[in-house]
Amino acid sequence: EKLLKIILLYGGKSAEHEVSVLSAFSVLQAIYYEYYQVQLVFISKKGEWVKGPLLTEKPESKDILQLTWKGEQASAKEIHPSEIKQEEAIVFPLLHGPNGEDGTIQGFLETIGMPYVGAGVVTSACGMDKIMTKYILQAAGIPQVPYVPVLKHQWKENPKQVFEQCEGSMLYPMFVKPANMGSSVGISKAENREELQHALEEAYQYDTRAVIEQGIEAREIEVAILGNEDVRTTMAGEIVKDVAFYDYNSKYIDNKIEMQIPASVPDEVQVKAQEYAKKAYTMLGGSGLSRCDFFLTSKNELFLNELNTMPGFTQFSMYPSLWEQTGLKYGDLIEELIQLGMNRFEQRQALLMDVTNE
Ligand code: G1L
Repeated sequence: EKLLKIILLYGGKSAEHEVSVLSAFSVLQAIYYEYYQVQLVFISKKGEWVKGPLLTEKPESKDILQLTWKGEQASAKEIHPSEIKQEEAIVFPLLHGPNGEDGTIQGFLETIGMPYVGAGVVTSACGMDKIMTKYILQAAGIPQVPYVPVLKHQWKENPKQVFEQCEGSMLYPMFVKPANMGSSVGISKAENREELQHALEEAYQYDTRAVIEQGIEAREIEVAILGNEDVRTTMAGEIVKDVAFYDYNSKYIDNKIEMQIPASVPDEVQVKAQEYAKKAYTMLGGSGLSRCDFFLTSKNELFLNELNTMPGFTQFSMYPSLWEQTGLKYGDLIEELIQLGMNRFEQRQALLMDVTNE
């Protein structure tokens, strides 16, 4: 019997390179090798694509993931991205696109005609873009914190107008974020005009588009979403913060943040969060998976913060943990995601998009 090949694509040029490698190792430990073989394809921090070994059983150590084709590793060689194209295979992309522009990897995979796990082009691109997400949530009538989107050239041309627009619609503290970043990089808090100016300058180091958000005193709760047309959600989990604002390392690398599952919130809040999560996912054209993050105030007001199509994915990350607590274990979750990716590919192939289907 022929085994389906999973092409595990990991590493990458983004700030999340290390999280990606950790998640890739976690996935490799849990894949059902009775049904699959796993082809490793590593993207170095410089953006080189390196084809590694074909695994038929779980690897002992993470060392196997640090691929280099210069020297010892005989099984590793540099390839052109298009060389990952093959039949009877599905790509599992555990990474962001180069330069943090998301949806690029998905677009590339569509172009070469490979099925892949996770969200499609539009959802990946919009979900990881803070301004796009806000516009879509606004159209859907889903509550979110007040915000002002500001392009770099608007800011350069007329900073005074930006200050006035922000101060006219929000109160300090405000948070300034680059639009196109999936992590805490380039984000800062502003208590006054001077800090707002510095925060914007900082954000524009990472993107030409930024968003300024109303800072609020709130807890953070998250819901996991899984499915294509038939969408399932989990109970809510809470990110228990010990500090008001934490850096990239403590958030993603050291795993210092504590989770509480289920979150201790009233039932109505839980139900609302699930309803908003599903609606946002559907409006964004979600398929595969997403993690939906909310702010919850002491008055039990919910604000949708982001829809993350590429959540942390080690066995202990929030997304897999939420499913584990809902009765779907990590290996089965991976299995479901592969099936969903295959189903979406077959559905898209059946669409009348190109002349060969006419
Ligand atoms: F393929 C999935 F399942 F859709 C998928 C893709 C990417 C799940 C999780 C992620 N996450 C990431 O790529 C990461 C940037 C958080 C590194 Cl693990």
